Amino acid sequence: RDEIIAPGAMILRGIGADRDLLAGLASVEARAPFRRMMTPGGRQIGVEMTNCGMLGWVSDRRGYRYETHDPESGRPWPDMPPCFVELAHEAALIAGFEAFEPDACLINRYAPGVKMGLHQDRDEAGFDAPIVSVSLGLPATFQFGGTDRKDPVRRHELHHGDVAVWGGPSRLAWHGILTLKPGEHPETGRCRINLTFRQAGQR
Ligand code: MD3
Ligand code: FE
Repeated sequence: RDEIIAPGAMILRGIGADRDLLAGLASVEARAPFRRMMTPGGRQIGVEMTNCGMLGWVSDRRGYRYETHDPESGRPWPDMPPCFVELAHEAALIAGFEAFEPDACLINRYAPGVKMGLHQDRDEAGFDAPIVSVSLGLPATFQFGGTDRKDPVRRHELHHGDVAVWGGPSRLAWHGILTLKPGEHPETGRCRINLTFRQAGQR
């Protein structure tokens, strides 16, 4: 069931299910609650976000960037729960990326009706390391194109526990999530959660 969907891009089906990820998430959320951020253009982002790890992704009127502290609380972002780090290591190794040491974990929460438009992830200090993403809860349709905005896009379904690794030539691919359909998942309720592990800072 695992698929190589492009050079450097691989979906590992179900390896993130049955780990204590949602307990880890609860501990992160208790210190750094989900919030809706503002784009530099002044629009609210539909996806609710929080972070854990040394660095967290933030967006406001001043732009997109990684910060060591949560701007809502003024405190450092919570540590990554050990089960998060273990899964990120395992997935990167299976996909053939050694020595993946994420310093940032952006956590996205989608309610039904929310989408993430096509974009590239370019706010990290370097693009040598892959990004590892973990899908939890309601299923979603993922769109994956090429490194050129005009490259054709393919769709892949992501289910609870699916882990994807995006490195090498796929690191700068355009990607997005179609509008989440209503539903209820036994583990998360009426939402989808995505953990994305990154090496965001200077090496
Ligand atoms: C392909 N998140 O946080 S995960 C993001 O499901 C993001 O919340 C989506 O795109 C989500 O930036 C998609 C899959 C993903 C994440 C990062 C990638 C795919 C990627 C970076 C490069 C190429
Ligand atoms: Fe992205």
